[in-house]
Amino acid sequence: MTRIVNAAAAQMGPISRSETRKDTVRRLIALMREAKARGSDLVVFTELALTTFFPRWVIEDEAELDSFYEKEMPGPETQPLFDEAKRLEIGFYLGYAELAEEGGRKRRFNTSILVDRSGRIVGKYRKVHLPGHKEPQPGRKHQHLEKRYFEPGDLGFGVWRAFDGVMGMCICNDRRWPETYRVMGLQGVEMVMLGYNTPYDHTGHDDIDSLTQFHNHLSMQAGAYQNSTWVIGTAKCGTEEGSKMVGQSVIVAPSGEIVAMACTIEDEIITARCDLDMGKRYRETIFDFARHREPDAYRLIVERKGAVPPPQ
Ligand code: ING
Repeated sequence: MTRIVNAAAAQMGPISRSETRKDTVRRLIALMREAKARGSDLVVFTELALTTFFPRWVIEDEAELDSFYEKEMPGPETQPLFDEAKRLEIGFYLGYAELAEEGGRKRRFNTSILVDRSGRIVGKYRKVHLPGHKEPQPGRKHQHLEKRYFEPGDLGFGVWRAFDGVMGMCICNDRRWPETYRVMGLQGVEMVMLGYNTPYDHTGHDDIDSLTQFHNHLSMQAGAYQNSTWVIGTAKCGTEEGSKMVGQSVIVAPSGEIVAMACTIEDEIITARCDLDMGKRYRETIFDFARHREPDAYRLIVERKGAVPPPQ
């Protein structure tokens, strides 16, 4: 029996610093309703979908910094999103800044959750690969201080049975690292969801930054193909508080083909009919891990004696 997930990516345009949770939740509910109206079972929101991308600033005041985080999920301001999802019987991925009290101390993570069609939180992920810096960099128009405002994720790359398949999550910079997809691929993931906030001026090197759009899709298409999985990448985009961020949200098939792509830099829904068994055909042929992967050989290659030292 074919297993189809009608999936949507809910791209968001800029969120201003002054926008309230009420404002952003209202936008998310409007996007969720459009996704449902277009037949979606699942809608993937973006990274830090409830606030502006605040790691672009130095924020010294702790109370102000805390105001960008969620202390509970759902909380009073996000409960309406959960209620509407349950009413519509649609599941969702949501990225947000998490403030947790663990081990007697405050812990801060760049987090995502997966909620099924009954409104139950079935999975949680905390971003592992934090790009940018801990200390402000001189001369930059916008900072990128995720290492200052978040700890590296401590939950690993999990997968969860939901939507009649095996679902995985990651966040933004994670999508650039092959390990992200492979750890989930080795667990049989069939659909990876992720959100991203990707400024065009991240490195400050024009030759690299001019390839921001290319590298965005390259990362997700390669991850999808090399691990026989669907990948849904949802942008926060447009010029947000002066920072220009890439859009082009996509739904990528296990073949590596882009089957849907956003064409604006605003709030926009894209959808696709995702056959979860498409990945199975790649895993039974080209990417049959059991028949074709050589973990022992990899180990020997990595540990070979007299390895050539990396260039200094
Ligand atoms: N943003 C960016 C990302 O990985 C970045 C940072 C931009 C890295 C461009 C490299 C190139 O898409 C987040 N939030 O990780």
